[in-house]
Amino acid sequence: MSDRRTFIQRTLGISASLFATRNLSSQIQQPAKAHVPPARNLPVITTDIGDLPYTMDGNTKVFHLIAEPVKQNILPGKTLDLWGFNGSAPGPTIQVNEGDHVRVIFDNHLPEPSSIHWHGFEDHIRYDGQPAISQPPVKPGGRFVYEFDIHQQGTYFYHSHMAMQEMTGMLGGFIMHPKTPFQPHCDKDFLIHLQEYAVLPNSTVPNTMSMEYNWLLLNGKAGPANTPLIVRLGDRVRVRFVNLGMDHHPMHMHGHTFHVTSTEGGRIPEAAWWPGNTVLVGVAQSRGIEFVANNPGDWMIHCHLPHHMMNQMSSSVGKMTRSTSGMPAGLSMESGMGMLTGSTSTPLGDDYGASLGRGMGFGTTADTATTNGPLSQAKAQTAMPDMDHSQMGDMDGMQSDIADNANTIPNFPQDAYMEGPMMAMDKMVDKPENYGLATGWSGYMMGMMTFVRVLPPDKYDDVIARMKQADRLNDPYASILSRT
Ligand SMILES: [Cu+2]
Repeated sequence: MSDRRTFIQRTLGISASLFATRNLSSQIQQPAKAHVPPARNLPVITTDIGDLPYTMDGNTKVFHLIAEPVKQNILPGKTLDLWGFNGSAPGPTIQVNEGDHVRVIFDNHLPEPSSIHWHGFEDHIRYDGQPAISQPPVKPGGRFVYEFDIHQQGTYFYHSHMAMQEMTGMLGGFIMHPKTPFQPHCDKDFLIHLQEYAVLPNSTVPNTMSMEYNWLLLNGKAGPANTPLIVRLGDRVRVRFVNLGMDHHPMHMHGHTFHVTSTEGGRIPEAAWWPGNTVLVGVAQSRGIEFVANNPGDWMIHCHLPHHMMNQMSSSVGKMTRSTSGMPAGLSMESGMGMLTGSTSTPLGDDYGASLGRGMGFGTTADTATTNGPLSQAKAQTAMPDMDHSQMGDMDGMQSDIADNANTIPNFPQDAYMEGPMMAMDKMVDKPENYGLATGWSGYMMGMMTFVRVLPPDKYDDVIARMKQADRLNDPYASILSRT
């Protein structure tokens, strides 16, 4: 009886999975000149971040992970003081193979204790990184050595297990390549960290207690400063989104239907993959998507929360939009530390009342030609002396883009100054990966927005040649450049 039931279950199970496989492959359009290379593991590319190198000690892969304060340039003219690893926040990606024995020597160069949690690892509790529970916190100047026998596969992470340290950049990716490569073969494999910071005007440190985020980053950079994903038309592409932040991010891709093929728990069996063009990446989760890049063009990949598609998104903005000296520091709690009372120069003062995003006025009427219009070039020069205005778009010209009766229309302005030529900085973010994008593209690319550039062979070869020629140190794309 039980044998018969088992037999039926097996039979049904097999036919169900055959059916699912057939169904799925009919949904995925294979490129015309489809070839089916044997699946093999390829290095994962973490754009704008790169990998942590290792040395061998016998059969052990040894990584040296250093927690330290870092200066992270997130956009031309905007550098944040963060805590990260080995010079960047997020820290570099660690890549190992299933079956590897791995040692991570962790040095704490921070001014306070820390410990590293290995998110999703099924390993000995003494290496789990729970401070004071599974290990003593690592004091400033201290060291702790973690050892792992890698028996899992997929997208994992490492991060400080001190919550606020995590929120100031102390996280990184940990890729475990499978012993048997995932099917079908992917030609490109990317990792993208999703992060958000709340940075007050004129400050360089994130306010880790705030949940009003105004800087939204992909791999440590805001659009348009982040680097697009470069793929050849017909490539099968995998993107692994990792979210170690405070907010959730519905990541949307244009022009293609993808399948969700992995979570932070590893590979999803093919019969259970689900199609979509948006995948919600919740906090502490990873979502891996795969698609055949069969539609040529520069397609956006972005978080679809509108506030996450902007830079300096804040209702109490400072220097970015106003000709003031910025927020005064050192005032008392009674006066709201300078934020609530007073007049000029106080972000929430009467004449500079909360405005941006609330339609109540943009600076004072003395600052702007129209109540809510963009600053004139001259005013912008005064307000933002650090920016290279010669490379910005025609701000004065923007006035002509606005209807004469704009100020009589409720809701104006919405995007009239948040996006547009004024924000364009094509030259400031120029790099080989951006070669050939439409002029002015960067004025409309902010926050958690980037491209997957699906390039026909000639354009792909052209961009790759320029990337090679750039000969950059620790190029995150090195693994692709060396095999093309
Ligand atoms: Cu988001």
